[in-house]
Amino acid sequence: MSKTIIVSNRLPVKITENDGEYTLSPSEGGLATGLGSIYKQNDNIWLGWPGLEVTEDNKKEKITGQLKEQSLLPVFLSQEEISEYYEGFSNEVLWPVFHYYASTYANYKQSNWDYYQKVNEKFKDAVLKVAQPGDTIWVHDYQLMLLPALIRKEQPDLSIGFFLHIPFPSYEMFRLIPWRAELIHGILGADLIGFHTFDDVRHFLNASTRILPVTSSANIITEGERSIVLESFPMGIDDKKYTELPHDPEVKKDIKLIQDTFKNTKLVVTIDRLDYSKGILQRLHVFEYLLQQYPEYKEKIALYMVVVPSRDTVPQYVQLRDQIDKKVGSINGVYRTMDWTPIHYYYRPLPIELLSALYYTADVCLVTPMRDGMNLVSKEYVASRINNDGVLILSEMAGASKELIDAIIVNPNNTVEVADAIIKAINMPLDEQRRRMVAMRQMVSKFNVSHWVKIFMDKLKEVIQLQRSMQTRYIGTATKQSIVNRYAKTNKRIIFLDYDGTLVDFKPNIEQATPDTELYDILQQLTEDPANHVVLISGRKHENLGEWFGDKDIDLIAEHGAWYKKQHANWHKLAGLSAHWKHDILPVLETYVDRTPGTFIEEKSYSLVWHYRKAQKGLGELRAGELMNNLKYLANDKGLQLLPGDKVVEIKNIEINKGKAALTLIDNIKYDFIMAFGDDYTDEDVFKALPDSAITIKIGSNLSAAKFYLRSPTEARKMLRSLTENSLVKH
Ligand code: GDG
Repeated sequence: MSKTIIVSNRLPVKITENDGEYTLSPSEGGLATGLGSIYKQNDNIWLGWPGLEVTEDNKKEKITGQLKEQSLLPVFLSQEEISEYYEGFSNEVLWPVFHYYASTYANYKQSNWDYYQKVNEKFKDAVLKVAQPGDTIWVHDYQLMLLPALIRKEQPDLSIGFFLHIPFPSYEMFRLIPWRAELIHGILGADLIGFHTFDDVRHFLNASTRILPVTSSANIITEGERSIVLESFPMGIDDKKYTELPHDPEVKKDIKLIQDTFKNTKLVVTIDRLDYSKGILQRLHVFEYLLQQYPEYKEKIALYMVVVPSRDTVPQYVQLRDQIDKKVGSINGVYRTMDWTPIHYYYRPLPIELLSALYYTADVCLVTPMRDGMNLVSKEYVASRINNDGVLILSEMAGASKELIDAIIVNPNNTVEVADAIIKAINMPLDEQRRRMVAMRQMVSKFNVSHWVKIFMDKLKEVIQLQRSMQTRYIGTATKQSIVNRYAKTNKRIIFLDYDGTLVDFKPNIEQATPDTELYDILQQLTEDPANHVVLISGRKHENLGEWFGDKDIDLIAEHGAWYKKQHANWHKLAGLSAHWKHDILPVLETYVDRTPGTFIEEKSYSLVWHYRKAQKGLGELRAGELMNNLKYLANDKGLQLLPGDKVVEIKNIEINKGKAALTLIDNIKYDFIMAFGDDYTDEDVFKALPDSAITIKIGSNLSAAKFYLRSPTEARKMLRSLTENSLVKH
C-alpha cells in the first residue's frame, strides 16, 4: 500500500535527556496537530531532525527506536550542520530575505550554502531509504527548498508536494540571493507548491519565470516536460482545541487569576516568538506613544506581552532581546504607578493552559508583525473567543489579514494608526465586537487545519492525474510510431502547417525567421509524395509567404485566411472584407508604440499587429492587457477580433479565421489522413474545426484543444521527417 511521508526540518516532538533516558513530549505546533491525522495512520511517516545533537551510535539507535513507535523517523544533524544549514543559511539568508530584511540582516556566506545543500542531500537520502514507488512526499518549509528536485532526480515518479510557511518575497528581494536559481529549481521538483496567500503565488511565478527558462500560464509552471501547479492554501488551526480549552479546570484557574489581576484595566495581549519580523519593538513604540498622547488611559490599559524564546544562539536575536528588555524597562520606569504597571512582559514559553486563559481574557489581541507568512496567534485568539466578543488588531503584512478581514487591519509601520486602533478597540461597542468576531469565528472554524491538510492532499492527487493525462498526450516513441503507421497506410493526405513557433523558433525580428535549408528539405520530401497535399497556414503577410514558398508544391494561406494561393497559381483574397477600420485602430496602436520602447506595428491587408517581443519584460504584457481592454468595445462595434499571441496582439476582421480557411480545403475532398501543426491561439481554431479523426498537434505547450503536443519546432521537424522517411521506405 502506498504511504505518505511528511518531511520537515524539525520533528513534531521535544526530546529531553535524563541520565541516558529519553522522554518524548509532543510539540504544541499547529502543524503537528494538523498533520497528526496523517502521519499516525497506516504506514505513514514523519521525517525530520529530532532537535538535539546526538553523536554516539547507541544513543541514535535508542532514540530512533522510541521515535519509531510514533511513526517518526529522525535525521540526525551534527552541531556544525545545525549552525551552518539551519542557523546560518536558513535563518541568516532565507528568513531575512523572505521577510524583507535583506539589507539589515542577510549574510551570504558560501560555507552556509554548502551546508544547506549537504543537509538537503542528507534529507533526500533519508527519504529515499523509505520511499516506494507510488508514495506521496510532502516537504515543508524554507529549510528544505532543494529537497523536491533532489528527490525527483532519483525517483521521478513520486508525488511530491511542497509548502512554504513563510512569505515568498517579491522578485526584487529574492534576486539578491546568490543561489536564487538553484533554490527555485529545487522547489520546482514538486508537483504542487503551496503558499499561504495569493501574493506569495504571484511572487513565486514572477521570480521563477524571470530566473529560469520556464514558462507559465495562469498558475501552472512548465519546466521542460513537467507541469507544476502553484496554489494558495491558507493554513488554519485546530479550532476545536481552542474553543474547548476555556472549559478546562486548569485554564479556568488561570482565567480567574488574570481577571483578578486586571480587574479595572483593559487587557491588550501580544504573543510572539522572539523575531525581528514580528514587530515587537515597533509595538512598544506604539504603546509608549499611546501613553504620551492619551494620558487619560493611564492605569486603564495594560499590555501583556509574551515573547517566546527562539533562535537565541543567533546574535541578531540576542541583540533584539536586549533592546526589548531595555524598552520595556524604560516605559515601565517612566509610567509605572503604585497600583499599575503598563507592560507585563514575559520572556519564556507558556503552558498551553495559560496561553488559552490569556486569549480568553484579553479585551484586545494585538498582532502587528512587519511580515508574517500567516500568523496563527491571530486565529487562535479568534477561536478562543467563545463569547463572540473581543477585538483583534491585525497587521496587513500578515497572511492572516487576507482572511480575517473583520479585524481592525493596520499598517504596523504607522505608529499613529496602530495607537488609534488600540483606542478604537478598547472603546468598541459590544454589538460591533460581536458582529466582527462572529464572522471571523466562522472563517477560522471552516478553514481549520484539517481542512487545510485535506485540500492540499486532494489537490496533489488532482495534479498527478492532470500530469498523467498530459503525459499520454505527449508524442513519445510509441505514439509517434502509431502515427507513422497510420500515415503509411493512407494515400490521400492533407497536412496543415503553421509557420512561426511551429516550424521555426521565434526570433526577435520578424524578418529574421526566414526558412532554412533543413526546412526546405523537409517540405520538399513531404511534397514529393503525390499522396500529400501540404498547406502552409499562417498569420504572415501573403507577400512574405509568397516570396519564401511561392514556387513550391505547397498551398499557401496567409493572414489567417484572408489570402489563399493554390500551388503554382495566383493569390486570391477572401471576398467581402473591409479594411476601413484600420483608420480608427491605427492611432490607438501608435499611442502604445510611443509609450512602450521596443514595440512596433505590423500592417497586413486585413489586420494590424502590435509586437512587443523586445519591450521590457513585464511592461509589454501589462500594456498588451491594457490594449486589449482599451479596444474591447471598439473591436466589437467594428466586427473585429482581438487575438493575444506570442508577444503580439493582433486585430483582424472577425470573418477571417484559420479554422474556416482549413475547412474550405477539406470540404469536398475525401482525405483519409488529416494532420495539423500549430502553436498559438489562432491555430486552436484549426484544431477545433477539423474532424475528430484528424491528428492535431500543438507545439510548445500542452494546454490546447489539440490531441497531441510536442515541445518545440525542432521536435515538430523531427516528427515530419519520421513521416517522410517512412514514406521513402515505402516507395
Ligand atoms: C511560521 C510562520 C506561519 C507561541 N508561543 C507559545 C506557543 N506558541 C504557538 C502559538 C502558535 C505558534 O506557536 C506560532 O505560530 P505563528 O504562526 O504565530 O508564527 P511562527 O512560529 O513564526 O510560524 C507563520 C506559521 O509558520 C505556520 O505556517 O503562520 O507566519 O512564520 O500556534 O500558539 N504555544 C505554547 N506556548 C507558547 O509560549 N503552548
